[in-house]
Amino acid sequence: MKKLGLRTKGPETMAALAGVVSAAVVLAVAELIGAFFTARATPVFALGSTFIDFTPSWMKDFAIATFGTNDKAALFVGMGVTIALLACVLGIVAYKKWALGVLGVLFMGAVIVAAVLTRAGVGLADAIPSVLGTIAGLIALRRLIVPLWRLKAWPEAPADVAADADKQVGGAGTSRRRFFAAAGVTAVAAGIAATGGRLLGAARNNVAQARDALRLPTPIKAAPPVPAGVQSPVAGVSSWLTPNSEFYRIDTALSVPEINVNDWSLRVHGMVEEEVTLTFQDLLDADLIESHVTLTCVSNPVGGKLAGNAKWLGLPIREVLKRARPKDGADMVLSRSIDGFSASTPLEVLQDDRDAMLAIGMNGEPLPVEHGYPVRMVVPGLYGFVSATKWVVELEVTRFADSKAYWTERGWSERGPIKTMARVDVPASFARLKAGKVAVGGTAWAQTRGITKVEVQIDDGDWVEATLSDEASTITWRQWSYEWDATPGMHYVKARATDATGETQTDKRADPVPDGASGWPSVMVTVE
Ligand SMILES: Nc1nc2c(c(=O)[nH]1)N[C@H]1C(S)=C(S)[C@@H](COP(=O)(O)O)O[C@H]1N2
Ligand SMILES: [Mo]
Repeated sequence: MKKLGLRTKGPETMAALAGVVSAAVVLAVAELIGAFFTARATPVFALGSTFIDFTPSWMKDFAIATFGTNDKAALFVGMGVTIALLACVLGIVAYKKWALGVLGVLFMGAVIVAAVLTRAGVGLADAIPSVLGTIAGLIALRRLIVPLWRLKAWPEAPADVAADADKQVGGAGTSRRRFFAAAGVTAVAAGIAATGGRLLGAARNNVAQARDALRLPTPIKAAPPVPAGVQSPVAGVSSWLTPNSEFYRIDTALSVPEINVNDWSLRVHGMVEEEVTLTFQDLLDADLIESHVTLTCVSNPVGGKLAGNAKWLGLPIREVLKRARPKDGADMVLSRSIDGFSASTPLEVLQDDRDAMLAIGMNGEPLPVEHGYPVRMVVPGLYGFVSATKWVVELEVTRFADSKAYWTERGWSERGPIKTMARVDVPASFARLKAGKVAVGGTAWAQTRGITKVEVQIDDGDWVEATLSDEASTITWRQWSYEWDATPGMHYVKARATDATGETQTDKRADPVPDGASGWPSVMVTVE
């Protein structure tokens, strides 16, 4: 550092470092102890989740548009930087005025505890990791700041330290060395504690193993056979059936809820004649059906990838509602997840023949943990934010006038029928192509209505009908292809879909907020 001509070892800089190391101690100790508590109760996840809950919808929109499904990684980086900056400030404050520093640390501890305790599904005891972490952080801070006071007899240093400083032999050099040794040892210890906490947490949770061991029952009604020609012949168009590993993931969960099937139950209550509670075994024993359904996220921008098509295995929600018998006047079911997400779905949509289901299987496997294991909702025709509750544990039969869902409270619509949408997968945006025959292809969706036409437009030319691939059903997407005779130059390839009601996708551009993006997808390419 000296070579660079930087004076980085002044007491203030060292105090800032002490703050950062102490903050690491807070988080690491809480992580280690937190391994024995609810997964969502560690400070990092609680703070992050609380932040997400308070995120205004424009910011959620921005995060998804900018970082896509990396939005969570971006959040962690942002949180890390914020915490480090705060810790620097607190370190310097503690050095200059210890009591004030302590107050600051206690305040931060209180914020963390508040974030933990306001998570869904946590109890008072879940505050213990954060409380112990804060105490450990304070001890670390004290141990690091004392050598700094000894560097020079700081006038505000506590009397015992000042007196001690006078007696010091070896002087500033020893204190500085002591400080860096202590900081290094503490940082390494924090790293070990945090890693140990993560490993312990993973070892204690056997949900992944339980999922692997789970045998899915055979449905009484198999999915209707898929016609041979559902896949667009154009290479590079997304696979008609989306593999689980490639299925988009969108949720507010920073740490995925880990639910043991033996602990899972679904409570159906509210405006019903009879409260019903279902266990996982009840589901395994029930008459399950299988069906291909394309899920779509309301946050998907025009041309975006937040849609996927899978074969779901589950119990029609209709059957559960039949047992509960909704009362007159009810028009909505508010489904809740174990982690506090909720979705408002029109009651009649869950009762009609579109086979909305409580799904336990996805493409022949138990639901992947991040897609809602052990049970989620799958409702054809509605965006996920008003229907596709993962880790679902509660169905409250109610009225739109009486209850609001998670995203509705944050500025999104209370209902979310999926808008008709075409997507151009090939060619890719900014592709450089050779003049002549160019294969164009993509997918289109209008769940529950079905796609009857896709048209392609080059620049401002005429709209020309594309060739539709086979339709599996009206609740799955439908692929298309088109052969374009490309001439040299820069071109725009646009597409639009028409659904079975005869309505053509609007060219009116709308943002995802509040009820889904609209407009024609457009891909710019250069032909050589
Ligand atoms: N528990 C829970 N379920 C949820 C969400 C959530 O944040 N939490 N997000 C919903 C949204 S917005 C969508 S688009 C779908 C996405 O489902 P997927 O991640 O399996 O693709 O899940 C829905 N179910
Ligand atoms: Mo979504």
